[in-house]
Amino acid sequence: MSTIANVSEPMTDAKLDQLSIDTIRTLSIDAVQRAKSGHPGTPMALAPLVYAIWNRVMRFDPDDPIWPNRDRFVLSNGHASMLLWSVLHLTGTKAVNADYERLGHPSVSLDDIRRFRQIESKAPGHPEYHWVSGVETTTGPLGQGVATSVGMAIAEKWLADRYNRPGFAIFDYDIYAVCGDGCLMEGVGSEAASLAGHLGLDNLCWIYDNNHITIEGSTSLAFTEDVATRFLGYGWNILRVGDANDLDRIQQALDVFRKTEGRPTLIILDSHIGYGSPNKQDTSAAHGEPLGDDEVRLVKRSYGWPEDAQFLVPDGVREHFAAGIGARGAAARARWADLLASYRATYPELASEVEAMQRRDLPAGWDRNLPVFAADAKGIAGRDASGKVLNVLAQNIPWFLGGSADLAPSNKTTLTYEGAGSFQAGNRAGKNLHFGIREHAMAAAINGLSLSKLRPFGATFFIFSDYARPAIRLSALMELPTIFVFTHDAMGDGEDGPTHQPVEHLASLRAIPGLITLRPGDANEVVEAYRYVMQLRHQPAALVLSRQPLPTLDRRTYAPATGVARGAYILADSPGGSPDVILIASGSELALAVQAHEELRAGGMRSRVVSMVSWEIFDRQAPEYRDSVLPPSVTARVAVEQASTFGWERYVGSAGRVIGMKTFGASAPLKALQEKFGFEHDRVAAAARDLLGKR
Ligand SMILES: Cc1ncc(C[n+]2csc(CCOP(=O)(O)OP(=O)(O)O)c2C)c(N)n1
Ligand SMILES: [Mg+2]
Repeated sequence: MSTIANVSEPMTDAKLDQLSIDTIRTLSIDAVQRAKSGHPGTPMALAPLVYAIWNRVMRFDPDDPIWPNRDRFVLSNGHASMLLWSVLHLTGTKAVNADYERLGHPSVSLDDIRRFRQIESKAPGHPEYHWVSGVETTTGPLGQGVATSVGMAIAEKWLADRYNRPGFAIFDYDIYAVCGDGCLMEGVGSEAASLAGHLGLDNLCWIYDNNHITIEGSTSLAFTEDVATRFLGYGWNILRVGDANDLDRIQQALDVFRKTEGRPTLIILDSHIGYGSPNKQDTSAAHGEPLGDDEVRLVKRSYGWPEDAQFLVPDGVREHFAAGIGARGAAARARWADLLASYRATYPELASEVEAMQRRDLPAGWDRNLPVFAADAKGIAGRDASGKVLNVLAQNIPWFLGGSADLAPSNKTTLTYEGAGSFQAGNRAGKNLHFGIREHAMAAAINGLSLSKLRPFGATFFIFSDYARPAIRLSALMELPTIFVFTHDAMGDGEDGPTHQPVEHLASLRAIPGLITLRPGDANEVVEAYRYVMQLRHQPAALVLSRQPLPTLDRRTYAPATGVARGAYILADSPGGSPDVILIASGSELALAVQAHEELRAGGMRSRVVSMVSWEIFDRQAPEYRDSVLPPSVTARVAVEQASTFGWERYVGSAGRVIGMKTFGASAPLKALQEKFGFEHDRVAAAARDLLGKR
């Protein structure tokens, strides 16, 4: 227990350590109390851990929280966010903006902490990457942080392999992730731990807050496995610290992690939630509600803290952080800057790659040799066109890489060119990532790669986007340019049946704010979809691609596929424009709409085909453009898409028709399914004639 500020005896380092730890604790307690909401217990318990990592171990420069070779800190138990707000504040971490410019003012001010969980405060309820500088990833959905940390660790290994040269350790950082029982109970945590063990990621350290408490009470209710044995099985190095207040033992364990080679480290830390609270320690009551005024006093008394002081940062605490992480981080960054300067002289091209990546710039010539597909009635599958594009992009962009959750041969995502290689413990240069059948961990991991400024993609069948959805959502919330490649977009894998046929998936992805969903209708639209997606810096994209061949449209007859960049475009029109009916289609149904259009035209009807590749991109076009594609005066509209009809009303209006799915699919050959569910060109044409009253 500490004695408080302004005492006459000189402060020893040990006293300053304790004072700093108790400052983190009391700031957390006071913030939760003031907000009347939040989670005080875990910050009270883990303050020594977070103090040890930040002030004694981490190489992180508060003056430049985006310095590329910094150690990463992930708070996977995001409900304990006050830990992060406290250290970001006490270390004086500076803010940066979305253009990666340093702004000079603090990332988290004391005033932000006073306004914890209030609108506009930089101390929100959970760590938010896009909102607060110094947050390495958004956490809150338990398990996401640890899974994302695995992607960060993959990224560091890949970066070190590509850019380090003898005498030039440009990348040699570590990743620390703090997690609780929840993160280890969640499946995504297990998927990620298994993958990290397989890959031998020795730059990764998870610290498990083993407090035996979750919301419902003791872990004896639902979590009695032997975590150490489980992680041993995964191939991790397991360390145990029996007392969360023992700074030296914590530091020793972190030192052992740093010396461990060939496997990730799990430090099991036995702690007491609500440490120091006479009535709430070791109970779930300390987890997620304010302690109450009386208990706050008792706690502060037990810490030797002035009972009435609030949001107190005693003299010497900020200076103690400045002398610790501040000095260590500044020196490390300065050394690195010198190193990079001489590296630039010797390896100018590699240095400029490192710099371009940090700004999320693409290298010159990134889109050279993108394929152009000749008209072909038989055509090519979306997934095959995608595979060709991915192989070009990966050769043009050194830091473009990715993989599948065991479906690469089906997703056509394998990078097959000479030297692409597979990323493994024994080959850190590989650009093919093998996530195994772990869609959720894959999606979180590629977010981790994006956060590390690489340009990653992850692939699976569209139906299993459900298994990745929480991490897809977070990519959008974090404003990361992560790329999700989903093939087998609808009923194209017919015989596999309704378990494999997406229905509601397009609607559900379109409902995620910020995510761009694209469903290209032929091979050239696939190319243009990638061209658009690659230029995004702050938005994730989901590419939804067909399994079966789609005719490659003759672009001399139809409008060029560059229209994809506007989301939707007029592919075919009635002579001179002014259509009476508009057929709108995406993906595999585009060819149907074109056929229906030709049929209507032959029958003397004035129809238009709009290729609707992406709602999100179209919706952000100027109203004049949108009205030129879908003139408000033309109310006879038919949309056709092999997916839930949900939401299409916005484009067809109340007078229009949607040919889509209202039920699950069925197991049958594609042709039979198309017939059963109405995806045939004459049915599309019939709907149009019907709307025009011309049966
Ligand atoms: C995926 C997910 N499910 C449920 C929750 C709600 N939740 C927040 S904290 C918590 C209990 C977490 O227990 P533990 O990880 O042991 O944290 P501690 O209370 O020990 O800090 C739950 C269920 C969540 N945030 N994320
Ligand atoms: Mg717990």
